[in-house]
Amino acid sequence: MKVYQLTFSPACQKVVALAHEVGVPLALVAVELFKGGARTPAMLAKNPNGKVPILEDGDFVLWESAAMLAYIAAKARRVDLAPTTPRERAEVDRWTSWEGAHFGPAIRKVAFERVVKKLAGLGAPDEAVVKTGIEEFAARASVLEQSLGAKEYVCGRLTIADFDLAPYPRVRDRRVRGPGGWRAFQPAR
Ligand SMILES: N[C@@H](CCC(=O)N[C@@H](CS)C(=O)NCC(=O)O)C(=O)O
Repeated sequence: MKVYQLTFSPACQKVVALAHEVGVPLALVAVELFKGGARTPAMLAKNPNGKVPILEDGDFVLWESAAMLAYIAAKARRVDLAPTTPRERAEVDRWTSWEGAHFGPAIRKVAFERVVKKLAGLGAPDEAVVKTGIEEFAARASVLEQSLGAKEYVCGRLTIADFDLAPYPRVRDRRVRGPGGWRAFQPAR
């Protein structure tokens, strides 16, 4: 199985982490994202969104990191991590959908302005966008915080939903910092 990726991309890290956890060997192909590496004709043929990660398994090409988590867990026959009973599956899908629709975009808004723009030479951050992103992040994070409560994992036990959320440092740090951890959030500068 091959994954086209950028080492410090959260969307890529979660895929690599799960593959490591379940013992699925991955051939990692580095993509120079900030030099247009995901937008060459060859890469756009694999993922028309022009983004990484992209997973290739033989002639099967997959984009969207949450779909990759489910695929890798299924290939490794780890039903414990990607359950198939309706209720358990819905719990996992709830969090992976939420990450894709709400949590991830709020974080990416700040990351783009504060990190990507600098790396790609795209000029100064738009502080109004940063402010909106931080507000969105705080609102989303409080949903996660309340849902987690005293639980160790979002679905009660370890599943691919945890891998989906894990690349974000404050999620990992929560157990160290305690519930106040979210309030301590400051985006990377
Ligand atoms: N929903 C996608 C998000 C992928 C994504 O946004 N990848 C970023 C790197 S973290 C990317 O390739 N950005 C390049 C761009 O938007 O031009 C997933 O989970 O795979």
